Amino acid sequence: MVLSASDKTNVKGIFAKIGGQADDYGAETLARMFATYPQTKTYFPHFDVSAGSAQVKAHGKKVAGALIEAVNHIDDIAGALSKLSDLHAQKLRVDPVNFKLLGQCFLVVVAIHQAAALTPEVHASLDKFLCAVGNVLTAKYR
Ligand code: HNI
Repeated sequence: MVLSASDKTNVKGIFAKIGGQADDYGAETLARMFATYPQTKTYFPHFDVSAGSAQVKAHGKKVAGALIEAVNHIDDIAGALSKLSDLHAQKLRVDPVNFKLLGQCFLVVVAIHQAAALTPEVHASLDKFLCAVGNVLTAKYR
C-alpha cells in the first residue's frame, strides 16, 4: 500500500479540515462500528459500548490521536505507530478483518461531516491511508 504524493496531500488536507473535531469523529466511528458490526464488541467486554458513553468517548479520542500521529508522520507510519503495533499484535490480537470495518465507519463519519471535501479522489486517498494504518497495526502478528 504505497501512498502517492497526491494521496499524502489529500489525507493531510482532509485532516486539516477535521481539525479539533477528530476526537468526536473517533467516538462516532466506534459507536457505529459497535452498532453495525456487533462482533467487534467482543474485544471490549470491559466497555460500556453504547454511543456517547464515557468509555467510547475516551477511546475515540485515543484512536483519533493515533490517526493524527500517523498523518503527522505519513512517510513513516510504521515508525510512528510502532508501540501501537506491538500492543495490537502481542496483547490485543484483534483479527485483521476488524480494521477494515473500523476504516469503513471512519469513512462514513467523514462523509457525513465533511461531505463537500470528500471528493472521490480524497475518498480513495483516505481509504488507502486507513488501509496503511491497519496494515501497520497487524504487521507484527504471528
Ligand atoms: Ni485499537 C487500544 C488505536 C483498531 C481494539 N487502539 C488502542 C489504543 C489506541 C488504538 C491508540 C490505546 C492504546 C493504549 O492505551 O496505549 N486501534 C487504534 C487504531 C486503529 C485501531 C488507530 C485502527 C485505525 N483496535 C482497532 C480495532 C479493534 C481494536 C479494529 C477491534 C475491533 N484497541 C482495541 C482494544 C484496545 C485498543 C480492545 C484496548 C482498549 C482498552 O482500553 O482496554
